[in-house]
Amino acid sequence: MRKQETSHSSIESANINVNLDSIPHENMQVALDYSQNPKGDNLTFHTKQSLFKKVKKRLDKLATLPSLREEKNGKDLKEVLHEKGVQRRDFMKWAAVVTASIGLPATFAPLTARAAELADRVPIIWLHMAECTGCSESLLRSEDPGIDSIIFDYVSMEYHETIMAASGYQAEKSLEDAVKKYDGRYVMMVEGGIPKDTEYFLTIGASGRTGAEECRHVAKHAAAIFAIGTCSSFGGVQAAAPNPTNAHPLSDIIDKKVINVPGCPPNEKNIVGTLMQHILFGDMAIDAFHRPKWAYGHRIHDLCERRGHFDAGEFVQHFGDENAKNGYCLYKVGCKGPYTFNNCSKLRFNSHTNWPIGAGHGCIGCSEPHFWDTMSPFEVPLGNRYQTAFSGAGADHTADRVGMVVLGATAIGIAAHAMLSGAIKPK
Ligand code: FSX
Ligand code: SF4
Ligand code: F3S
Repeated sequence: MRKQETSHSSIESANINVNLDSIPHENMQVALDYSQNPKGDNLTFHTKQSLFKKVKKRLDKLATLPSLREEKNGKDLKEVLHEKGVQRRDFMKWAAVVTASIGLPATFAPLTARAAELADRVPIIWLHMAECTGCSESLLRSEDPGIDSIIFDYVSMEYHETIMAASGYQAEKSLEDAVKKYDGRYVMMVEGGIPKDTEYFLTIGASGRTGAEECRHVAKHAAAIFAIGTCSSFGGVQAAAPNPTNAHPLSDIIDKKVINVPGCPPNEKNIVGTLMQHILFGDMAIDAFHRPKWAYGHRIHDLCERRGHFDAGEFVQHFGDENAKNGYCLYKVGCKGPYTFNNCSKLRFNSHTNWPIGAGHGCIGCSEPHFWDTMSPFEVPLGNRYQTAFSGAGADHTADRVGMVVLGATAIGIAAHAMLSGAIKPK
């Protein structure tokens, strides 16, 4: 009985009885198709009304599934938030922010709130490959957990080696049980790079299955697959030259679609937001590197709080100089913001406290493919080495609509600008 009561209150509390007539009929461009090509073709066009109805129907269907937390005598999201001292108002504010971040009109916020409440219907299997566990840590170890962390705690994590009690054969059995029980329904999240061909470099668990074997097996039965962090998305530090274990991204190991959520580590909001997109739509718009466009659609440089100083030719020349104290642009001490696509300046880290550039170090390009090799040395400007670093085809493709020529010119422009302004303002 408790199950029905709670499900009902969840639906009520999300209050999605929005008057459809209040939603404009105009078309909105919503790219929900994994298969869309990098140029943004094959977009699915919906009116806002039809999209709202479609999502509502999807959530109604999800609501009929049993709450996996309640099966384990857990609490519903309302209770969990209440326990953590989060007011309903703050939760709805969070839903409004996520709704705006993923590019939906404000009228969709109640749907986002409801999607969060129904997140406990979506089983998640999280696999660890070769990595530092920073991605998990960024979500789980927050001293003052934000709503994203709370929601991540609330989802039905059916398998996650860092937080589960089981080990050895018992752990392998729980993975197998979860794969069978939620066949075709779970979201597979993978953290870490994976040795390819040289699979023996990474064996996991009591029976010594290789990481690649485990990924292939779990992927076969997954409803959606997310590569969490730059290691799983692009190989990461393991794949940096000389890549002794022949580490590869998840997408090179399995033959199903992978959504990449890079960053070393990725922002918790990008992980939770991508999950929300999946729950709302079952699909999402991605860029050429399979990153969700809502999170990785803009350059760090374009959203940076120090951009005014870049434009004014005001640069930090050395760490600790007067210009550093004045918060000037970090380009000359190696900032790779002009070549990096992420939303860190907007979302920030540690409960929105700060982000790398805010703290006084340049962006090292941690959400870009092969950034350990292409963006280093990290405290030296990339300048016109851009073309060689990306072999003429790289970060420009991620912006989809920013052509190679334009970005190539930007890189050269940046170098020229930096030199010129350095001459004008040596200190
Ligand atoms: Fe670490 Fe995750 Fe970097 Fe990699 O994050 S933070 S090395 S992206 O796989 O644990
Ligand atoms: Fe910001 Fe870096 Fe661009 Fe300077 S170069 S404006 S610090 S992103
Ligand atoms: Fe990474 Fe640069 Fe953001 S280093 S965390 S993408 S500012």
